[in-house]
Amino acid sequence: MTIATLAATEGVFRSVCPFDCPDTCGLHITLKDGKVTNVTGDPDHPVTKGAICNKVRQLPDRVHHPDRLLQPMRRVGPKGTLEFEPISWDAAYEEIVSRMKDIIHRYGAESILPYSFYGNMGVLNAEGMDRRFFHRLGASLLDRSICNAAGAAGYKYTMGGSIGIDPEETVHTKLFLIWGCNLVSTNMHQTMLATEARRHGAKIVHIDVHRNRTSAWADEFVHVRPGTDGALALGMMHILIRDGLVNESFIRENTIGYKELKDQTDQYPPEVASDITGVPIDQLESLARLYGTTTPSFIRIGNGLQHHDNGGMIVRTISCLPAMTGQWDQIGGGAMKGNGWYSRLNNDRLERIDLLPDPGVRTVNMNQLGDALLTMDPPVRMLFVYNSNPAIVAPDQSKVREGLLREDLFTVTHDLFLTDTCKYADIVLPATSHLENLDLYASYWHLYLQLGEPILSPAGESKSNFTLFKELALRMGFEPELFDLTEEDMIREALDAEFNPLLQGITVESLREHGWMKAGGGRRIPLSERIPTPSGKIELYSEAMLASGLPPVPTYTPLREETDFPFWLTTGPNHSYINSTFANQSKLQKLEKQPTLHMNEQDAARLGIGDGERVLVRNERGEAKLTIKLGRDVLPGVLVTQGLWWDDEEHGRSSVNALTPQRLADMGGGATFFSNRVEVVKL
Ligand SMILES: Nc1nc2c(c(=O)[nH]1)N[C@H]1C(S)=C(S)[C@@H](COP(=O)(O)OP(=O)(O)OC[C@H]3O[C@@H](n4cnc5c(=O)[nH]c(N)nc54)[C@H](O)[C@@H]3O)O[C@H]1N2
Ligand SMILES: Nc1nc2c(c(=O)[nH]1)N[C@H]1C(S)=C(S)[C@@H](COP(=O)(O)OP(=O)(O)OC[C@H]3O[C@@H](n4cnc5c(=O)[nH]c(N)nc54)[C@H](O)[C@@H]3O)O[C@H]1N2
Ligand code: SF4
Ligand SMILES: [Mo]
Repeated sequence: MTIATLAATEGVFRSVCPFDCPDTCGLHITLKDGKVTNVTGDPDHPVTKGAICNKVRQLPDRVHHPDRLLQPMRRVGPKGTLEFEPISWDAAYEEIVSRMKDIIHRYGAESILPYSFYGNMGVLNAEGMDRRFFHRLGASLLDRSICNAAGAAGYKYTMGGSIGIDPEETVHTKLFLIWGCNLVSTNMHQTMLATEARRHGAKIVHIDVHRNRTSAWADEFVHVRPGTDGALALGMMHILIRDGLVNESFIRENTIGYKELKDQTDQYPPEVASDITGVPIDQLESLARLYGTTTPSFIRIGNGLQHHDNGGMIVRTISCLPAMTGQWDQIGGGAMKGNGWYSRLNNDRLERIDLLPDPGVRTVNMNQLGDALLTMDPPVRMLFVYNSNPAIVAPDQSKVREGLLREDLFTVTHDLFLTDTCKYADIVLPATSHLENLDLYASYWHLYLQLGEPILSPAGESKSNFTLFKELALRMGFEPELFDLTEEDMIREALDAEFNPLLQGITVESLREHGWMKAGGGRRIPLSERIPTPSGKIELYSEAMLASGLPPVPTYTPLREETDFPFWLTTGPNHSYINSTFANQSKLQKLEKQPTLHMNEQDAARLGIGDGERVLVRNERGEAKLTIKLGRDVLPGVLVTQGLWWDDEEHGRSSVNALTPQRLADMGGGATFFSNRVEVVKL
């Protein structure tokens, strides 16, 4: 296929998927008359291999959606009522700049809070010009802890950083443990690699609280109770040690703390582990023996585990398993939770945290936005939201919305659509789609860096995050040498990262020429070069944890039962949306039908609830109306709902985050979206 030159208005263009998904696919975009008519996977991309998910096949509907925001707007009615009038960018900038200056003068820059996440994963638009702007301003810092913080912290204690195996190696794997990960929906190219391995005899085991699409695809399903995976891993280790299935020489050479870990596992004989997890003893025994006798084996650690109160420790515990059987030495052996370490960019240079006028400025945890808006002292006076939709995605939604309704809060939102968060804004700004601007993309799963070029002109008057924060900086009178840059200038700064030798040879030019470049150039990084723990070894015992007040060896702590409500509810993402992105597209809504609540038939019989019935799920924080799906997909006492739906008065939809707590997980300030106690009431 011929790739069109950038100046062309028709043809097939190379691009990158910008969404918060590990796969970061290479895309082929077909343009006709300046419109996107088709999106497919780049057949030459080494990981994408021509396949993309159904969500992004609907990208033309998103980019050319009739609801795209096309010009800035100002609120003219009460907050939340959607009464806006169009204004010019000049007027919008003038208002934002004068409010910022006034707030800084009266209350200090700290009372301004940026709120963003990875609605667009492009480096410049997610953590480039925006960060530099807010640092120079002196705004409160935001701890971007909503996604992988707890698990990343837990994994880091064991392995030293977000460093797993190169997923391309997993075609050689003989045993896959897909652990707390809904792979078929959330990382489809890992299923492609595992399917290839299966053709050569690999076995795939899914460990989850929910028998879902991934369980149907796997060869075996292990049904665990929520938040008990730490005990499952310790039980497996107990059996490995008991049966002499550990690799003593690997442990001696590459780990510290085996003795302490071994002592700990004494407390988890199969009866105990089975009792805690709900996994039958036979299955636990056979799982541990399979793990102990299969090489290479690979554990894909999902994000589901870390969204529990004890999530950091769960990931920490599971990440000790591959060392026990010496997997890290094997091609296709080990684990993967995140792989950000390989393509580390020069973020210091990009974000310029050194520009902070007061390095002691406060940090706000994004999982506690509700409290930040309602109780923080000195109060947040201005909130600037981009790349995120906190009215839907942030926990404890009632508090978030109460905060957003504050009359004395000045809120600016920048998005492609009038999201539920924009409803509360004073100024709404239109954002470009990623097809309308240049950016650099790095995956947190595979090892390729990619360049996404602008192939469409901006819709209406929309501007990219990069342009918005650059222009705001210049209007604030900030130094042109820091802000009056082109996107290419900044990409060069990001790639200029001497501390990361794996980026050698990766330049704007080489990315343009090849489309993508692999960190490390395809060389397999020896284990000794990728354990940046304090000891340089895999830490089964961690002094750093002890110093932080955490148990230094893997430890199982039961989930906290905050109330007497009878059910555990987990509230994960669904197949057709990405967080709340795509939830406003009718084709994808139709596929998801409605927000569903999976309930065990025993519980339903006891409560007299029938399949398809609408129920009210509630706890001390709020309520959500959901439609019952009965079966044995969840264990008794457990409920699962999927998807972050937009507000919908007509169907009585509201995001399940009305139920979730602002409580932080055990590590990294992570979110606890999955540790909810709730009750279910017939409507
Ligand atoms: N289709 C789609 N893809 C996505 C996203 C999306 O919204 N939709 N979101 C993207 C983002 S931002 C992320 S972070 C990832 C998330 O994708 P994943 O890493 O797959 O994480 P989750 O889907 O949050 O949860 C994974 C699984 O954990 C299970 N789970 C919950 N609690 C427990 C537990 O205590 N033990 C065990 N063993 N399992 C448990 C859930 O049932 C779920 O099947 O996906 C990315 N990709
Ligand atoms: N209950 C529950 N809550 C969850 C989760 C869960 O599993 N359960 N998952 C959590 C996780 S893992 C994550 S990562 C978060 C995700 O939370 P968010 O990062 O808020 O993700 P989205 O809902 O996709 O919202 C991203 C927004 O960015 C906008 N956007 C896209 N591109 C651009 C751009 O270039 N510029 C600007 N200005 N805006 C843009 C999109 O239109 C969209 O409205 O949600 C968390 N919330
Ligand atoms: S959402 Fe994920 S799987 Fe779908 S095209 Fe984008 S990167 Fe690929
Ligand atoms: Mo996430």
